[in-house]
Amino acid sequence: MTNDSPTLITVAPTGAEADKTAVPALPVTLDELVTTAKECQAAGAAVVHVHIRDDRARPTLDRARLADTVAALREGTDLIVQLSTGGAVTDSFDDRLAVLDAAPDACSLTCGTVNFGDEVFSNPYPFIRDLYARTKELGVVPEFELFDFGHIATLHRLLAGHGAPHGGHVHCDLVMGVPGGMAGDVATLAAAAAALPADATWSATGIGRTSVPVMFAALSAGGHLRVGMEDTLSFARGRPVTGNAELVERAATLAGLAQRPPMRPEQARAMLGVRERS
Ligand code: KMH
Ligand code: ZN
Repeated sequence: MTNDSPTLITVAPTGAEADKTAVPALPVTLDELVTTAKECQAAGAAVVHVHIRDDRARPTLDRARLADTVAALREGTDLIVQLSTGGAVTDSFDDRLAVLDAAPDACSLTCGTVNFGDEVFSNPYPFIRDLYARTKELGVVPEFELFDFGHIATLHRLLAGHGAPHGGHVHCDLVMGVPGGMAGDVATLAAAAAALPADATWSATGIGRTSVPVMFAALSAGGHLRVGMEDTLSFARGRPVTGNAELVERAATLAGLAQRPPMRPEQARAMLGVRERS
């Protein structure tokens, strides 16, 4: 891994956990999502990691709504559209598999079960294997979400048993600082990055107060960045985030200071092996 590459910035604007009534700036309607995605692209994002909400702002994996969301984000932005297959902890495996039928450019693919605060985010190996097979059938590029070191072992097992992903390139996201997952600190990030498959690229996401230290560590170690209101609702101690764009702006500023300015969407497509849109 070199540490002079431009920086891929992924924005995760919504997530499945935050409550719109408590966080009014959270984008939950399609209009809000497309507006925030446009702002984030202008600020330096190249990928949008998408969770959607229903008319009451509750997380949903409604298939028609997912397809409309992919279409609207493609229409309104150049961003790589990455749908979450993680959904909410209450979603069924069948619904999570069916996310791919909305034909996104990319999807998240979590490589193991993890305690998730007081909940359990369940990803047994047979589900991981089925989801991976479906990404290959449908030509969707997976991003391997790794919440803990066992997930890295499972990623190695998956690749050894089932070959390279669609697009031929392995890109991972180290999700750090989840209560139940790996810590969001420099030593953990360095150890996790060193354990990834050779030639993999990786981003890091620090949840909550680990967001900023994880960004500095990832930039120094040659990694890429994921930020957004899925992961961080406080910009600084006692100061709520006002919108996703300010999180992307901060990430882009740090990337520039690290002499690794933000990657444009077409550069990100080339790196990740995401097909050009027709
Ligand atoms: N909402 C979490 C339970 C993903 O998007 O793939 C799972 C999650 C991971 O957010
Ligand atoms: Zn997510």
